[in-house]
Amino acid sequence: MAKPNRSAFIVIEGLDRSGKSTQAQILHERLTNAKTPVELIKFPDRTTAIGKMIDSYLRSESELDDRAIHLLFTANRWELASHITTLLASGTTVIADRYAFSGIAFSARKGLPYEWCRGPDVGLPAPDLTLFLNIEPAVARARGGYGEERYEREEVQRGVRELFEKIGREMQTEGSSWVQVDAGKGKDEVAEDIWGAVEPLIGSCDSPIGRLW
Ligand code: T5A
Ligand code: NA
Repeated sequence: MAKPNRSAFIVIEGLDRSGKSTQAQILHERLTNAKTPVELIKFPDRTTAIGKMIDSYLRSESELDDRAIHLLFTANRWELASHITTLLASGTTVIADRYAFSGIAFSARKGLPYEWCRGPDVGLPAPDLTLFLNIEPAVARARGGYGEERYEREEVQRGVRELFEKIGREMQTEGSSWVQVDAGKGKDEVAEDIWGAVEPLIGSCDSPIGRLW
């Protein structure tokens, strides 16, 4: 059998408070315990210069034109794109907590044209698997911390959810691996469902790293 020439790129997406960061952490630990080299990346990455502008906007400490903040979110992914491809090529599994799909869903929800929102993300490294954590916005709202940041309102989340569903259908049509996970279950059950989707990918990526769209 051919030796895998790279590792897998796994994206965790979903509505606010669906448990993405919790599950990204659990998956990271599980792979680390299995001695699989792995790096967890979070978008937005609030530590960079661009990330600090995004953070200030999300906390409503600054205002930005809708297109300007959209492009900052995208630029924040491009800042890390070559780091991601380098990790994958060197055999480190990459887990991203949110990615371009959040970028499109949240900006298109504001009324920006869908294709315009997608444009700047074209060419980013494509995930081998996207796990979409699906949850009723009302259930998400009942979880800790909801309502502290700009988009954490139920009507916003409903619109965002519809857009994520549209993106998921398109990804599936193109043959990309987009898996819905019932995120309303308990943490351990969700983690098991995620592991079931991730495990087959570990050590078995032979194709070159794809590009989004
Ligand atoms: N955004 C993002 C854009 O507009 N454009 C973009 O391009 C990008 C990348 C911040 C905002 O930015 C927007 C989207 C967002 O509105 P963020 O920094 O990812 O994005 O947001 P965070 O606040 O860090 O994360 P979320 O609010 O999305 O939460 P998570 O990560 O989904 O949920 P998590 O794991 O922190 O859990 C939330 C709470 O629920 C509990 C946890 O203990 C925690 O208290 N919990 C559970 N409770 C019961 N059952 C379970 N199964 C649970 N799992 C977790
Ligand atoms: Na999070």
